[in-house]
This record gives sequence, structure tokens and C-alpha cells, in this order.
Amino acid sequence: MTILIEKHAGYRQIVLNRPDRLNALNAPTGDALLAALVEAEADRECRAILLTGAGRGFCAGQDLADVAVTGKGPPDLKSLLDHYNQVIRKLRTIAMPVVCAVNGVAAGAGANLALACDIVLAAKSASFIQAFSRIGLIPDCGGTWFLPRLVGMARARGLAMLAEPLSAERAQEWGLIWQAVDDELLMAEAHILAARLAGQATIGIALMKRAFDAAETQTLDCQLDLERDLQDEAGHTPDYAEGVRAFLEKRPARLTGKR
Ligand code: LHQ
Repeated sequence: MTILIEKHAGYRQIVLNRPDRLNALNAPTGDALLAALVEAEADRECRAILLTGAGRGFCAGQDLADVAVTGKGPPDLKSLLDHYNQVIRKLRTIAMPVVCAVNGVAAGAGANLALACDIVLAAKSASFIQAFSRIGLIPDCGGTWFLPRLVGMARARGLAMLAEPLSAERAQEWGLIWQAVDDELLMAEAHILAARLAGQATIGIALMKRAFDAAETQTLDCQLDLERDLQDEAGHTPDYAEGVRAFLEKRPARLTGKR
């Protein structure tokens, strides 16, 4: 099994599971990951996702043994990327928060898979490598979009062109990720975060994801209209009614994530 799925109360853990290759991606793994996300989205009890890797790495990007240039000529990278792009789109649009626990090296497409998630924690020993330029490629799986937005164009270009490892602590300092965590605490912290998010206003968070992604291309004027519309939708959820009631009654809110 290239992907493992564990069901927890309110959330699912999805584990990339090719540890002998540092969880490098191939087409079946990409397909299985997409299927796991689609299945999680269809599960009404699932209100958050925790993505991580088995073994000592998070994901070493594309499995290079699968796309080695052979006597048969160059591989069809275009159709391979069509698969992975679906995963990236799903991570951005899935109607629940996605936590990524980067347990070890995240290289190439593996680094950008992590950056597509909503909240990224990384073990202090982990590193992020935009390895593409080492093999003549450009950052894919959204790398050219995520990097400048997260760390600015100067750092994005340096990371992409030099392909040097960026430590988890430096990644936090630069704003590439949410937090670097002591190795031995990573998974415990990630589970606490996923469980906490699973108890929040799921629809509100899903609408927030839409607003943030739209903001990347919209004018303030358009964004204000979008916020108005999405806020109206959020304001019609039972969680809004409960949240306000709980505040006024000075008690914790019981948010269900339901429509
Ligand atoms: C691997 C890999 C790997 C296969 C480690 N493949 N086996 C998207 C779509 C379509 C086409 C093309 O590209 C893309 C985007 C991309 O992702 S391009 C970037 C591809 N990834 C890389 O270039 C990273 C390659 N890996 C590395 O540079 C190193 O392995 C890193 C820095 C990640 C880790 O280094 P170490 O900790 O020293 O581990 P290692 O190199 O010894 O790897 C452990 C094993 O995993 C080893 O196998 P072995 O049988 O010798 O123990 C590696 O061959 C295997 N492995 N990455 N991408």
C-alpha cells in the first residue's frame, strides 16, 4: 500500500508509505493520495486531514527511477503532472483544513505537496529542498506559485535556482511553514492540531480557504465582495448561531461543522 489511511475521531491521517524511497511519488501513489482525499471529503464525520510520511522522510518528490530518460526517449511528464496537479487542486479546495506534518526531508514535488497544505508543521531535523534545478526542471506542483507568495520573490528564486536544503527552523523564520517542532513531539503536536481543527467551524474554514486562494488574484474591491458573499454563507451555518450563543452565555461553543 503506497498510502495508509488511519481514521481518528473527526479527522483522517493519510500517510505516504514508500519509506525505502523516502516516499517518492509515482503515478499510483498520486492516484491513491487523490482517492484518499476524495474519500475523506465524502465522509461526513471527517472534518480535518493530517498528511505525513512513513519512515525518515516526508517525500523525496517524483520517483526518479520511474522517469529516468532511457533508450525509449523522455518520459511523459505532462500526463504525470496532470495526476499530481489534481492532488494539489484537491488539497487547496477540499472543504476542511489540511495539516501537514513534515517528518523528514521534503524535496522537489514533495516540498510543494507540503506547501499546498493549510498548516505545515515540520520536525526540526526536516528540510525543504526545491531539488528541481539539480535535474534541469522547474518547481512544479504549484512551487512557482507558492514560493513567492510565502517567502517573497528574492527567496523564492534563491531556493529554486540553488536547490539548497532549507532547515525547518529557517523555513519557520521565513514564513514558509507554520512551525518547526522538536522531532519527538512532531506527531503528537500534529494530532493535537488536527483534532482541534476537527472541532472547529468546518464550513467557515472551508470558506476561508476559498477566500485566501481567491485573494491571490483579485483586487481588494473584488475581494470585499467575495468576503461579503462568503460571510453571508458562513453566517447561515448552525456554527455561527452556536458560536454567538456560546459567547453570550459565557460557555465553550459546541461546533458541529454541519450545514
Ligand atoms: C529516491 C528518490 C527519488 C527515487 C530518494 N526517486 N528514489 C514531477 C513530476 C514529473 C516528473 C519529474 O519531476 C517532478 C517533480 C520532482 O519532484 S523533481 C525532483 C525529484 N526529487 C529529487 O530530485 C530528490 C532526489 N533525492 C535526493 O536528492 C535525496 O534522496 C534527498 C536529498 C531527498 C535525501 O537524501 P538522503 O537523506 O541522503 O537519502 P538517499 O539519497 O540515500 O535516499 C534514500 C533512498 O531513497 C535511496 O535508495 P537506496 O536504495 O540507495 O537506499 C534513494 O535512491 C531513494 N530515493 N529520493 N526522488
